[in-house]
Amino acid sequence: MSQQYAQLKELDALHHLHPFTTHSSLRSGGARVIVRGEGPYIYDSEGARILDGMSGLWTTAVGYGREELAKAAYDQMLQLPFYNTFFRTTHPPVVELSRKLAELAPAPLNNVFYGSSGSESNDTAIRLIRHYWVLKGEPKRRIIISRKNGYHGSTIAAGSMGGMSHVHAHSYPVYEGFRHIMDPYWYGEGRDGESLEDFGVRAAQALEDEILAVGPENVAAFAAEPVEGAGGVKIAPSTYWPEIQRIVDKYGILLLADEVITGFGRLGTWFGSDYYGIRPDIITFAKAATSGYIPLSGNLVHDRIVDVLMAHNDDFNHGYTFSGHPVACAVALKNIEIMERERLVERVNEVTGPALAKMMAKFKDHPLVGEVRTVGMFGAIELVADKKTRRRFADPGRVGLICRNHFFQNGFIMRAVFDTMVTAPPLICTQEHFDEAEAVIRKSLDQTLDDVASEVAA
Ligand code: PXG
Repeated sequence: MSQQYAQLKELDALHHLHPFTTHSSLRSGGARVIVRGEGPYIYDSEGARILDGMSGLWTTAVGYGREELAKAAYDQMLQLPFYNTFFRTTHPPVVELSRKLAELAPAPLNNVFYGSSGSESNDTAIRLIRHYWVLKGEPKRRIIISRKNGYHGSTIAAGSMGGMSHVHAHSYPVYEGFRHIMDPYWYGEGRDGESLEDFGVRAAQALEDEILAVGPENVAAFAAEPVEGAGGVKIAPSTYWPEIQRIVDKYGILLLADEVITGFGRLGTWFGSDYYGIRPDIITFAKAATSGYIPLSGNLVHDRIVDVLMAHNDDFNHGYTFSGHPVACAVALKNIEIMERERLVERVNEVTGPALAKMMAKFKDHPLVGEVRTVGMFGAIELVADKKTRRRFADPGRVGLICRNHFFQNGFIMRAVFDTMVTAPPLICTQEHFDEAEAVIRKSLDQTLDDVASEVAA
């Protein structure tokens, strides 16, 4: 490693506080320096080329190094680098993007509110949902029900809506008005002999139980990711979403689909709501909207919510300086143009999704692997100590970390969610990349097995 990068690592440890990181470990070991990206690959300061099986962080759908996106940002910066959208002003990129998103979104979601991160957009959604019920004359409807292990962001409200206890533990206390039900995680929560389908119905009925427990007149919305991402790529059984939609309709509560990960093609549809046939009132999006080249997020909002806003001659007192940032909107437009031109969304259905599923399925019989799950361009491998009984390893997350380090070293990034290895590759991947990933997965699983052989059931 060059002197320059050794120094950079030191300075990083001295001055940079990383997100979701044990800072003492950085001070002792340092961070890996990523210096460049090209297509689905990143390159580190040691010169290693690594296939990015996590799309940055569920984000770089069109891959790295797209000159067109840089050019779109450059041109827009010269034309109009920034202007706000607060006081009855607008600009061409935000209008064009809003029209385009209304065209791509499920039918009645014709209205877009912008932010710069998924967390912000979920905060927007929470405020919008509560404001909607106040305007409707039902101010008691404040409770938002979401799911354990769901992730909706790191601000206090979005973190409270999320169902991660380690996030709640740092919020002193969790913001009020959120309840969490079980997530549709058959491998972990299914009972002995319970079919996937029966489990899906039971997991959805947890919503109805919770609505009845807190009183339907107090419930504002249900919020969930179509596929739970950061919680471990938990894929709902086919019976789950239809039952959720039935319950949401029955009690007249709003449905918030957090599509920060599932939005923009990952399931082979522009939005995961289309994949599952659900009818959300609000969709939040971020990440792949710009493939991460610049921050942009937003809320796609149902006409019936906007109609209520329109019927009241008053402000919705909410917004961000960078709501509808012109450069971010210009990049998003170009990113969508690339996705359409290269048919990246359709290809998830036709080519890339099936190729990922086929490759991942080859690891079902590995001695460490309890379950392999895939849908669209999502994949997960559960590492267990005993395949037959689904017994986990002691000290959750320890073996996942060992495995993740092998993956990194061998040149394919998968993220460890405790002891579940997850992948969400860029949508541009081809068979050649899946072959490369397969070789790394095999090698890394075998190395991990060697490391923990004494703990694994014969
Ligand atoms: N909703 C979902 C579904 C997400 O996955 C957010 C909201 C928040 O977005 P911002 O842009 O505020 O980070 C996310 C973010 C991980 C990981 O380790 C996942 C996310 C963020 C950081 C880490 O898997 N997802």
